[in-house]
Amino acid sequence: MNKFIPKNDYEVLLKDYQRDGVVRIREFFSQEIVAEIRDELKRYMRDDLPSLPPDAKTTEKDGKTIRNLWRLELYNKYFKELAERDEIISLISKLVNGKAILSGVETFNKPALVGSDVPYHQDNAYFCQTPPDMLTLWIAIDPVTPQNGPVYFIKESHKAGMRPTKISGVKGNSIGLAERPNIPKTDQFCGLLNSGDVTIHHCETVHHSEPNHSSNSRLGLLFVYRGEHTRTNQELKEKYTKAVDAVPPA
Ligand SMILES: O=C(O)CCC(=O)C(=O)O
Repeated sequence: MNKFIPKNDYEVLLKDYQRDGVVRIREFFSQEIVAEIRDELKRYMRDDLPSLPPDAKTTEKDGKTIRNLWRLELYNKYFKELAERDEIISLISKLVNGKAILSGVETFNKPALVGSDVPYHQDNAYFCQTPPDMLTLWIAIDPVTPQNGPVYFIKESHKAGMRPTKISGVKGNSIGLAERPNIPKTDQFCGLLNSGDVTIHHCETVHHSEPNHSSNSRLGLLFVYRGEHTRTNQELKEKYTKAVDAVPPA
């Protein structure tokens, strides 16, 4: 982390997060760490990924460009250690109402020209946790602009619980909302970021992202955490299992 977050700011951040279900923090990681992350992702995709099981990735429709990397916390020591740094765990623990446990490290690469959309969804349809004390730290490796497929969040949508879902048909995002929310994009929070900035969103905050038709990549690295007290919700799990069986990620 680049910046020391004073205790006062922690409290403001917590209040904003609880109220809105999404917050943005500028310059969370220094440019040196961003460069290190970028190099390690490149190395991992070139040297390690080809021999890893199919559950390590999802590709775009062309069958070769990487859409997502999954399970980096299992397959890569560097990312597990980065995501488990004390200063990050201590910040996230405040937001998940208990000791933060790393439960996933993944990427949404959103490559130039071919990066596909992510339908409206709530992450807890995938995570299936009760209580929903779980969140995602979304780290911009590339700058996120209006043109390259930013994530749009509906503020306060985490307060109304889980919405009905449907199988989306999208590889890598198999479960989406049954109904598209009737809130214009202009009223949604658009996660425009410089590299090294982050957003943090609650696992029941409704969000989506559009395809990337621009010539600039929009690589995001995601750290997912839950409070150690959360448990699997069987009802959510059954729906998720059906969706993922219908549309496997790999
Ligand atoms: O990065 C994206 O485009 C989507 C991210 C997302 O859906 C998530 O963080 O759950």
